[in-house]
Amino acid sequence: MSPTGQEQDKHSQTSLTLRTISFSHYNEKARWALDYYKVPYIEYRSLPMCHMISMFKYRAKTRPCSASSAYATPHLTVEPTKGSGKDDKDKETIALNDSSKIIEFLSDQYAAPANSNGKDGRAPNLYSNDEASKTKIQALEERFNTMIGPHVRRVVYYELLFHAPKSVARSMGQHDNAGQLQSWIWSFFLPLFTWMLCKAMHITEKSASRSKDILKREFEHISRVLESGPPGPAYLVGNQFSAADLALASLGGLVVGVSEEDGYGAWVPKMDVLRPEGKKFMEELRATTAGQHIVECYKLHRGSKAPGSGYGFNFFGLW
Ligand SMILES: N[C@@H](CCC(=O)N[C@@H](CS)C(=O)NCC(=O)O)C(=O)O
Repeated sequence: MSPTGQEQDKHSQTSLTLRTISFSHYNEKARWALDYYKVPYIEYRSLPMCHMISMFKYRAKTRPCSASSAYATPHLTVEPTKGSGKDDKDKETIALNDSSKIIEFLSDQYAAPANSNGKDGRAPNLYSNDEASKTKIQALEERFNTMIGPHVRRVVYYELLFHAPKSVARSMGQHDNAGQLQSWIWSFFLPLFTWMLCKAMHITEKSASRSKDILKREFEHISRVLESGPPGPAYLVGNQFSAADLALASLGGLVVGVSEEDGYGAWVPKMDVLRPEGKKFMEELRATTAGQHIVECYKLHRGSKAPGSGYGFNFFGLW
């Protein structure tokens, strides 16, 4: 599929910068949407805690949601490129610091128009062109944002920080997940960062066990929704891949063992490094219809980084 002249024009008039905590699943959600619409962007990657330095200049005036701080990622900036048109000065820089807002913005700007039947080479709208479907998609996305995202994060951090060898947590700061200086800081301060992350996200044995129960129930519910649909390839709403499937797959991917090899946009440890209980929990989720749907979405729809994209670094390429 080659982008149309109109699409190329839109791409060349703006420059997009995504600021992320590279291995975070909310960031994977925004990154996937950019890749899906084949919008070129530069990704500036951070590691947890180091992100406060990276995001200081871009911090929000108010917290985007109760589960994140003013320094939350993903953060997308859309800037008009210099000389992109005579009304250059009228164009403002847009800053979005929430994965759902980012997908909605990208869908408004870059999705194929209704009734184009894919002829103009653009990807179909992740929110559908039908209002009733859009409402259903957004309701599911919101449910996954609150019922899957925070619990996956807690369970994954719990397994990696409490039960995996320290070398595993250290390795999350390597493999190009951020610049070299951040990698050193992450490794050196890991015990302090572990304590801070556990405090901030209330990670304890009890809370992790509760999160596991919630995830099991959510996966059962989603499996029932998928199983009750019409025969043929199952999607959550209608018969095509939507923001609901993208949200489920990106937010739930880590807890069913999706890795960079499956298309996840950053390096994450494989399921095999976990203790047997952790691995068994993830394998059970992966075996459900919802788990298999996540794996299928990665296979069929994740694709690779949008052409023309790259990585950005600060501080002499070290940050
Ligand atoms: N509702 C937000 C949640 C984003 C979120 O929780 N981001 C986490 C990464 S997993 C973060 O950056 N946390 C760091 C912080 O809040 O300072 C979204 O969908 O974008």
